[in-house]
Amino acid sequence: MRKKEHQKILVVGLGVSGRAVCELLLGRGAEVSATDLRSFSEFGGALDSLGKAGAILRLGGHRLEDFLGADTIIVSPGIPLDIEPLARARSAGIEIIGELEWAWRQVSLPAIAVTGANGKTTTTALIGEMLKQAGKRPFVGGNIGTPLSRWILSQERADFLVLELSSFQLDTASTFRPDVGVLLNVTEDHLDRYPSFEAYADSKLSIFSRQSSEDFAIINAADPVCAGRAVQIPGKLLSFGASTANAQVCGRVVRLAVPGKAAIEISLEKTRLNGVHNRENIMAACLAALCVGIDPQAMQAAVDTFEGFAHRVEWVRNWKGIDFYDDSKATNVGAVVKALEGFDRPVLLLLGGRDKLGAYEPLLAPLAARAKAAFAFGEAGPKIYELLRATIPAGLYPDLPAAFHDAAGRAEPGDVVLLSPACASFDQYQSYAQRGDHFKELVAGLGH
Ligand code: UMA
Repeated sequence: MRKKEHQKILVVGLGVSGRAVCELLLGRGAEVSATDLRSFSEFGGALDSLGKAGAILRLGGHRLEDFLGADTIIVSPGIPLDIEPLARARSAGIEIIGELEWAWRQVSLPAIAVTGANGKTTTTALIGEMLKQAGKRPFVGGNIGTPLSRWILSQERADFLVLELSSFQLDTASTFRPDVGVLLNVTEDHLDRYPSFEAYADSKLSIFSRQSSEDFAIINAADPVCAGRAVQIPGKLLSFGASTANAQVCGRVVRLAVPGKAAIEISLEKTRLNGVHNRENIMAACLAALCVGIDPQAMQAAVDTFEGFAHRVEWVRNWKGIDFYDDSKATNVGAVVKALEGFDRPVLLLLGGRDKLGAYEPLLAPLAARAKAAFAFGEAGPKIYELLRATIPAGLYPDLPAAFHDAAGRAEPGDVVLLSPACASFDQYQSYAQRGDHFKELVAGLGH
């Protein structure tokens, strides 16, 4: 067997994850090949330095011989694991791991990892803020935007890893084991990549699978999948959300009761994180911080000052008594349900985009309870429109601007116009952020 430093490594996918892995490996003198479906010119110069540093670039498609000739294959999160060359490499016994797993093997720091269908980014960032308020130096990254490999490259110091993890990153992890794992919720998402909801749930639950009895596992007791699978979790189980849980919201206060630790109350009076979903995120973050010994004052300071993120039930403007909210990040049905639950006023809902093949039926009850009308657009528009029109007034539009103008025209003072699409953006936009920015431009264009 070849010595580790002489291994032939193939990196699959040259987005932010793959490029960071390549740079790290090249810096260590490894023999690195990298492949991507995109051609060199499609990267617009982003690969120039990798080429110069000696990476063997195989672009414009994947070649089987590159996969079969590797000792280890490192895949980016967005690469489907069932593509032909990966399946053949797997059959040939070649190790296939993800960027997160590979980076994890290079570091030795305590880790808090957060996953779930929705709320990951807010919870991860809030935990990071709590640690910073307590004087710690966390690296906050992963699916939130900066891959762990990029942080290793930066050589910045940290005393904690606080990682947002997607199911894709968990699927390609074989040794990753967080000291504190958080599972926020499991509702349908990414069913274009998983054979079933159970397979997606298995992926999410795998955040806990290598934990020991010394590690902490934090789950949402009000989520049926989390609660139903709790018995399989090997770590010390803490929960939030239900009346018997370790964290609960009582009025405007979060109460934490963890065995062996003093009871704590965190006030919600000053927080800008509104809505049911954010109360769950705050409870989860407080429990995670408590597990690693963060004091209540630091938790409170973070809860009071954390501003949240763009495109997540973000208030945009009041126009003629109508409030406009951008929730473009809601790319699955579960996120839309949570967003709707946060409003006690009539909602005009804009939704649609690229279908992720989940069921839209869970929208029916919250829509019947809270929504005035639905405005369906984009590729998934016809499918959504056909389902919703029997329950509430609904319209079908080719794109977001057409849906938006009809909704703004029909809304009355006191109403909410909410973009919460339940779909990916890629049919008409580069990203959910671009879609949300477009919504904000449309709102700004309404004039005075
Ligand atoms: N590609 C191939 N072969 C394929 C498919 C794709 O070569 O069969 C190539 C594409 O041409 C592209 C590259 O792979 O050049 C993209 O790889 P990637 O999708 O893994 O993208 P990265 O830029 O590395 O971003 C990834 C995460 N992307 C996905 O999981 C899809 C980012 O999460 C994450 O922020 C980043 O790593 C850093 O960790 C984004 C995301 O949408 C935000 N995540 C999903 C979500 O939150 O729902 C899971």
